[in-house]
Amino acid sequence: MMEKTLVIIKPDAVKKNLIGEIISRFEKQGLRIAALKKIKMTKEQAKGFYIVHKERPFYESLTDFMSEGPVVVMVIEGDDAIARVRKIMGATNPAQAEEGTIRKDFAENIERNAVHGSDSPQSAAYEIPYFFSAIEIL
Ligand code: IDP
Repeated sequence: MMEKTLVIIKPDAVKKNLIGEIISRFEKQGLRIAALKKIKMTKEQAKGFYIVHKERPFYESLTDFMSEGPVVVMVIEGDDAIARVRKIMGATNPAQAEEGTIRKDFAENIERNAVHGSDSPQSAAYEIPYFFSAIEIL
């Protein structure tokens, strides 16, 4: 099934000049970049993006991290894109991520873990319009 998913290259990875490396891992697997921009979220914007985690103990720290510097936000499209992107990213905790995944190779720890990818069609339906209007998605 053709799907769209929201991917973020997080501040830790942007700071380390990994934008091109990370995008190429998705493109090499045949996924297509449908929209892309570099932004810096405010703390409030990061809190809104991660609102589903508002009761979690790491919510404050996570939203500080996500607003500490620029990020690259993208819409990635492809057959089964949501699951494929998450497989290419690897497990949330890099200590548990498989060899060859983005998080295994580049994440610093469970929080500063280089990338975000929507975890379901419902999440993608909230996350894509959080950053992109319809005319920006090609
Ligand atoms: P996911 O990004 O792999 O879908 P989620 O459980 O949805 O993982 O968590 C969202 C983000 O919150 C993670 O990518 C990571 O940056 C951060 N996070 C998750 N669990 C922890 C934790 O136990 N401590 C600190 N940060 C965490």
